[in-house]
Amino acid sequence: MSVALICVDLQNDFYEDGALPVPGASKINPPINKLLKKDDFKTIVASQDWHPKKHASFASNHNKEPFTPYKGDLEGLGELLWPDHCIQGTEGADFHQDIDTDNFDLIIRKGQDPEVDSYSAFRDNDGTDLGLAAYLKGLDIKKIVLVGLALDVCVFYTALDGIKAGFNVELILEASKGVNAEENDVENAIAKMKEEAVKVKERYI
Ligand code: VGL
Ligand code: ZN
Repeated sequence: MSVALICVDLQNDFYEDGALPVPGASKINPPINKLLKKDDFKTIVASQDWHPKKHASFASNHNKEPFTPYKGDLEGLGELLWPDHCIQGTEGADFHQDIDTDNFDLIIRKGQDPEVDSYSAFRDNDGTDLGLAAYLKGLDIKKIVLVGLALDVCVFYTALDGIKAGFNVELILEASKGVNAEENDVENAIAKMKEEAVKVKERYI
């Protein structure tokens, strides 16, 4: 069976010293680098959150504090406003220096529309297709293995869209960490993924 590895948002801003830090993020690097060396994957895809400076998901553009709920029209946005993060071309948007990026076959840059957020690597929050499903289907991929940041945001939505697109989806817990902006977000995300038939595994093997 053809399998793809999808590495979600392994970018400086989501690591401990970044603008939108995910606790324990750097712990996922060794298991991810091990996976990146394996021959098991027909393709390896990496997503990058890639926002213009004036992105509507940034609290700073609404005169609000980061992590406050967004009360306006949610069309295309998520429910929370974030600190400025992953601004196109900045160091915060770069892949973490300890990740072996050499084996990435495709990079999907998401969140580029200033008015629309994009949590999933498959589509923007307004539904705009980012081309990933067609790419994977063109390679006859049946199963995707998911790793990366953040477990309760972009990994979560990528997993659910992977299921909707008809793939078997496996999430590797030792290679993914969450933000937990609200208490229990990670726990709830894992429960929901399991409900939707995502196979949640502690480690790859
Ligand atoms: C993410 C919040 C905002 C993520 C991206 O990669 O999980 N989270 N933008
Ligand atoms: Zn973002």
